[in-house]
Amino acid sequence: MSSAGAADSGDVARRGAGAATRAGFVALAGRPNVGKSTLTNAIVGSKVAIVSDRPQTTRRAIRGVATGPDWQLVLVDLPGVQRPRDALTERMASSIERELAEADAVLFVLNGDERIGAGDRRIAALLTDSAAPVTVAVNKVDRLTRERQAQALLHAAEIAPPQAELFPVSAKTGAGVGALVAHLVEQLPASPLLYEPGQRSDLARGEMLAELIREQVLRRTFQELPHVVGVVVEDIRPAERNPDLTRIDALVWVETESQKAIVVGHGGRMIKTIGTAARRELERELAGRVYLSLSVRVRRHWRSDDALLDRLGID
Ligand SMILES: Nc1nc2c(ncn2[C@@H]2O[C@H](COP(=O)(O)OP(=O)(O)OP(=O)(O)O)[C@@H](O)[C@H]2O)c(=O)[nH]1
Ligand SMILES: [Mg+2]
Repeated sequence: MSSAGAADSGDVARRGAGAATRAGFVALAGRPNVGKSTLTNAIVGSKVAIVSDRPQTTRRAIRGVATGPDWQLVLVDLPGVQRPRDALTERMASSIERELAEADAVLFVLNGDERIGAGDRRIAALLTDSAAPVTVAVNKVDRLTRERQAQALLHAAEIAPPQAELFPVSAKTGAGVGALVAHLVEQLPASPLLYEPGQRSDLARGEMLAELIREQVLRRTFQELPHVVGVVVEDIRPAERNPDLTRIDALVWVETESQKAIVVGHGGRMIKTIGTAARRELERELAGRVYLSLSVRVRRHWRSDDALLDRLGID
């Protein structure tokens, strides 16, 4: 189990001693775009994972931490399950398998607004062997009438592992999320807390900022870009002339000149819009003013470049 960012163990043992706390890792499995990251954010109560309407927004497992009076849920927000095509998607697939095998519980997320498809069935098959208890969330019920919600639950029950309980939820409105959380907490082992109660995610600051920039690139560019954009934050420091301002230098990696042209836009307009939106997100995250310098770079086949994948934190 990754202990990145975990609290000092002596400290945790003291806090857990005497009090009967429950804590553990809940891995979220599901097709791309069903709302795993939105649900993670809803349970944590703040934005720890980026969200977009493009499939394959999440690229690496992110741990989001929700702490209650006597429990701690560590949500492992996983990339949507897909067939591997290159070194990037191969790493994603093997990381999903690893996380599912290590989790204390699994939350299988379905999109209630879409028919059950081959992708959902593949994941259901993967989960039949799961040693950890599986819970099913049928998401996006804010889009459904009562009748369609009942139908979605029936269809979900057909593919869910036999013991799994089903919860209709809306990650967007928060409907049903409380009941789901209460159930997930019951699935956790008795354990001292795993993270400091104030900690919300396992991402280092630079990684979180890079994700927020990538989110704005995905939201503003169309075409096939989700798969080909990588963002690395190179430097974070107080601006030389104004220490109240944080200067952030980031690189946006794409694979071809034509993708670069899309991200840069006509006369640099697109990169400017992305930069302005990303700066606002960074300022919210850092609670202070930010100067953001974004450069777009081309590296052919970066998705097969192990050194760059390592720098992007994709393992
Ligand atoms: N109406 C509605 N939309 C939702 C809900 N949950 C998520 N969405 C939308 O669905 C889209 C995908 O959400 P994500 O949270 O990025 O989905 P994901 O499963 O993490 O996707 P990948 O990271 O690509 O696997 C976004 O446009 C969300 O705003 C919901 O409960 N209701
Ligand atoms: Mg996601």
